[in-house]
Amino acid sequence: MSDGEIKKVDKDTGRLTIKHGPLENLGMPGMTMVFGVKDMSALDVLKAGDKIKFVAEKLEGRYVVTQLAVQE
Ligand SMILES: [Cu+2]
Repeated sequence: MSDGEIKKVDKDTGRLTIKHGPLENLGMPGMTMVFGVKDMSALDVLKAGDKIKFVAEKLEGRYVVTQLAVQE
């Protein structure tokens, strides 16, 4: 899993803005960007500032968070 910090939760569009470290499975360096989410219920428990561990995959041309855990 990769490290990230939630910057914005958009329940209307089902998207998360995440400041992330390197995503090795996607060959992506650290940056801040918008992701879709596989499990929309995650949007109800996340808030800006949360530190997370997550996995993102490229599905049908868009980046989607497929696994996510909030760090205590
Ligand atoms: Cu990125």
